[in-house]
Amino acid sequence: MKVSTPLTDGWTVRLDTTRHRPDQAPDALLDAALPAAVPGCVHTDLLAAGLIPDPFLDRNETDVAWVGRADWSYRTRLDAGADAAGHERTDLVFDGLDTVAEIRLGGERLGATRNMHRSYRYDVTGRTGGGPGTLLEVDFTSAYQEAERVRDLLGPRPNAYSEPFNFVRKMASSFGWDWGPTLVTAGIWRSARLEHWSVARLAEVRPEVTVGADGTGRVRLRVEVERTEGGAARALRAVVRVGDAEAGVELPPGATTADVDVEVPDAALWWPRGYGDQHLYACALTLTDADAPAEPLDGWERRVGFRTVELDTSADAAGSGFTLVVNGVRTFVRGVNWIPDDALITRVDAARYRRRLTQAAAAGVDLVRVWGGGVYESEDFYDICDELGLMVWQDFLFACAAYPEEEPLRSEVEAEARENVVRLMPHASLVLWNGNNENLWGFCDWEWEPQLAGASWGEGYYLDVLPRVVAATDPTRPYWAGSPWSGSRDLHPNDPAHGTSHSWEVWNRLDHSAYRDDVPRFVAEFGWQAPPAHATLRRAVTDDPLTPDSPGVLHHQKAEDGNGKLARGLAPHFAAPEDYDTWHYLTQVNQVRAVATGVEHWRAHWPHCAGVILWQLNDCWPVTSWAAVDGDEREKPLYHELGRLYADRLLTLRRRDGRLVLTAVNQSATPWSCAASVRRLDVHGAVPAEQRVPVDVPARAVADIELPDTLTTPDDPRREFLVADADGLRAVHFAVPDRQFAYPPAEAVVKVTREDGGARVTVTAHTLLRDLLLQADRLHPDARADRGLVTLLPGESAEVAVAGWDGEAPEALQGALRAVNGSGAPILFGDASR
Ligand code: BMA
Repeated sequence: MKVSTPLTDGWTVRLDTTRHRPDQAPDALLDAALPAAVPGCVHTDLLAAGLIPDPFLDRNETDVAWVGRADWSYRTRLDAGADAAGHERTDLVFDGLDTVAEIRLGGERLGATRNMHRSYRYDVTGRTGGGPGTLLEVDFTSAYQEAERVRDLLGPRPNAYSEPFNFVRKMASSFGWDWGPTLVTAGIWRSARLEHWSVARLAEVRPEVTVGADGTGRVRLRVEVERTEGGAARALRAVVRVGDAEAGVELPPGATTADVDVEVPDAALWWPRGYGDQHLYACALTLTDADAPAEPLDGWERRVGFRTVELDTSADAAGSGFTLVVNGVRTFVRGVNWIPDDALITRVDAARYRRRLTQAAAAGVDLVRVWGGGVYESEDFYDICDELGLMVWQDFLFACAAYPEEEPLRSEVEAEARENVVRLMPHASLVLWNGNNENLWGFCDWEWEPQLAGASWGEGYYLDVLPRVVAATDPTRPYWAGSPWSGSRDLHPNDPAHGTSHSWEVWNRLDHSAYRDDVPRFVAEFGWQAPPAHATLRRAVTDDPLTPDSPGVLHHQKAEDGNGKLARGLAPHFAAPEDYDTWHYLTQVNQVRAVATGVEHWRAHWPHCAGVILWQLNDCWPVTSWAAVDGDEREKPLYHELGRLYADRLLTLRRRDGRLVLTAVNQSATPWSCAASVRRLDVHGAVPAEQRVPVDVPARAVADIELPDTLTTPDDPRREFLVADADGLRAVHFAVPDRQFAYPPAEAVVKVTREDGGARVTVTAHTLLRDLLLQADRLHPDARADRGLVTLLPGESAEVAVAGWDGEAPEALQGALRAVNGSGAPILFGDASR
């Protein structure tokens, strides 16, 4: 049997000053080698050795910029003689090298690499054993060096950013983004090992999983083997088990490929969450010598799920849609965009993926889009998505720039694409391959065409290379050329009537009410910024005083004119905030309002619009951004709002053809029938008009319910608002912006009850409290609240469970509770006896 020896131990890393010596490098680095983590990266090694400050704090990012411009040498000694004994072959395998490396064993050059997104295998038979240990060296050149070399060779290309990430196959956001720091890493970022084997090994296994009309699940395993010289003449046998079903095939001497078909009658289906269970089947392949079936040579095991997935982009009267159809069910996608969860990506382990993806699932998310400026994530990510029923839309790794199509990039792109398609295709959760992020759009709208003057820019990848790779390698999955993309060169890529759209005008230039101005067929990106939780910002920035534009806070805002856009977004709704705390609260509220406006509007237009993907679920460091979960893993109010917006059933009051209607969205498989109570209320709780209206919505449908004028026409829009309640769901509608509404000063009674592991806070409203928020992190940095914004009518109560706060010093609540009444002024705590 093949034996693997992990190469995790004994590594050191040294600053290589052969080419240049960075002035800022500490002297301690000049002669010394540091212990190095494998997998890992230079930045985390330097942090562990105390040789650089934490780049996530204050403006340290700038002070450590030299690390990304330096060259680094990794070394270890191999002593693999014992494991190699009795085997014909030994391979040295790297699952990932970041990025530009030369590898030497015993002083002899094995090869060079320049692609973070590929793995590398070298035949090192007979060169690893014996003596005191053979020296293995991996020398990294700065990725800048390589990118700039290729840029000089091929000529410049337009890029939304000023960094050369489009000239090297490395995680683009390493070079900084409008939510991320510039930390250009280097290192052995995925596992390294020696593999000892004889006769033959499995070189590639590709499961094509389908379901027949009769419910029979089929797995066709396309197998490729590599043989040793001695193994060439042997007959081999490949046996596959899927659940209880088994099939085998013989590979005659010399043959290196085979297909094995396994059928599973009445296969239990894999469904996206919310549609059914996530049945997964163990799928195991064993390779043996045909004459020695009891002694495996190599094995492969994954979990597969039976499900069908189609992308319906057929033309209709309105244009052409973009609907994911899973197991025959047409879906409205409730998605989030995913970026690397840490700028130092090797710190993201399985536990962290599970926390983040579990957060997404708990918020009602059913699809995660892995964005093209990041990485093809590790197996753990997709395994967890399989288990949680989170569909995955995987971008190929191109974002926001023109990418040359010549060598030395072209063959890297092709090899990288094929390798990652093979690696990820076993996963049931993976439903779509997407060519790139915003590059087809950039060519049309960002003035690339004149700058390019005929130079290649990546179109050939998206319209030719990548679709060919997917069709040949993973023929059961749909491919879409880009996001946004309208399906044809003849249409504008971001045409809302066709395919996918990105809605960025609204955040960049307009009020969030403008989301209602069009109805794209599928909104693959849209979002609104807000600062992270206060405790997150306070941990990262020591500015005193901390203000919205103090130097550290501004450093942790990477978007062009980000704070200006936050302020412009607030202006139509609220008086300009006078202090940091009010700014912090109101900008978080406005993020919720913006996203809610978009999602409620687009969901109301199902099936014309078949999905939304929020920009963005997560952050990669502490920063003001579009994220729902911040860089310290704290949930912003938007996170909690997603739970309401992405639930199967959603209630909203909205204008349709100039009239206010109650819209009931029902994405569940069963009809929704109930009565809604709709009330016109005044600020003091009086009810000038009230009516019960029937709600009857078929399964996976939307109903608009007309409302009488008595309800929709306020006597005084500054003092009245509309509330609809049905089945525990609530929609509220204010006819005027907050700044014009005559809110009473917020007054409430607050009660704290201690309970296991935390406290329960009960807020009883004496007045209308709009968008009440308990910021748990202001009670204790480890505290977490189980809900976000809630609007209370006079007399109503809300309970907030706060984990990680023992209820000590309840007066702290005064600084942790706010409502929008009085433009976010603190709440008056009333007398419980009143
Ligand atoms: C789109 C994304 C990202 C970016 C986001 C916010 O362009 O694809 O590149 O971070 O908008 O500006």
